[in-house]
Amino acid sequence: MNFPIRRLLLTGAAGGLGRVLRPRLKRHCHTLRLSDRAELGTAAEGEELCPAALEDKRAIDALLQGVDAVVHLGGVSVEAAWEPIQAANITGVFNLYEAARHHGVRRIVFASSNHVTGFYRQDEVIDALAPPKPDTLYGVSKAFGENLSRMYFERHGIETVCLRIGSATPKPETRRMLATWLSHDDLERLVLAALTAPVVSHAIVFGMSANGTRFWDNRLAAHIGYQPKDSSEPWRAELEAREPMPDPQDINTRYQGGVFVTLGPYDTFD
Ligand code: 15L
Repeated sequence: MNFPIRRLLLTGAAGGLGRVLRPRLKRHCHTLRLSDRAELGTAAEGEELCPAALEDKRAIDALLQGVDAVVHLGGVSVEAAWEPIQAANITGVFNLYEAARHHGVRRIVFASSNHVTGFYRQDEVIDALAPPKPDTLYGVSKAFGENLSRMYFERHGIETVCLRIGSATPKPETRRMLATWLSHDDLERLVLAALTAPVVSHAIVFGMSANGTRFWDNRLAAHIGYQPKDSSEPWRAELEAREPMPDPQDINTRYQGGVFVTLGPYDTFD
């Protein structure tokens, strides 16, 4: 069988989205190398298990050896204290790009987040040129990853597609998700488009399904060829009945980042 990718590395393979993508990505590569600091289970045919912590420079260097492309989901994926975010999402992403440069990896799909721009209001529509307005330390760390990958593209030609993932859940669960929802099938379509588009350069794509309500405009990423097929619309009536019209003054519903805008363990000096 002719696979588009020989050896693909999936980091964060034991996490929520890692577990969704593990069987799906296997269909598109000859060998799927899986990494996480957490338990990865047993290897299926064509899988390689390589546990590693992102902040461990030597382990990450070894992890990237012989890899053709990377889907980088690893790291802290919600708001947290600064130290774990710094270790995994700042030092860890630097280690990953350095190892990619060292081993000549040409393309990385980086799981960024909608929380890079979480402080835009829900009545605004933004595209990838809108300046970051992170809503959390987590969002700041993802903005760092986006900028770091830009530098590695300009200096070393490593192509990256930054996926500003919305809410990738089995179905939309809140009114906000009418705009932010990304179905698991569309997540697979998005990752696959980012891995296989002939030329991506350095791109930022908002990870959403073909939803009726939009916070984000993906026209600047048309060259990636992502075509979502799902939509949150079938859940609209149910969600609108369950959640009353949000108060525009309520800080938890005013911004695109939703409740993230008030999360935060800012007790560093307490
Ligand atoms: C994210 O970045 C988180 O990883 C995920 O847990 C969700 O909270 C999502 O954003 C969201 O905004 O719904």
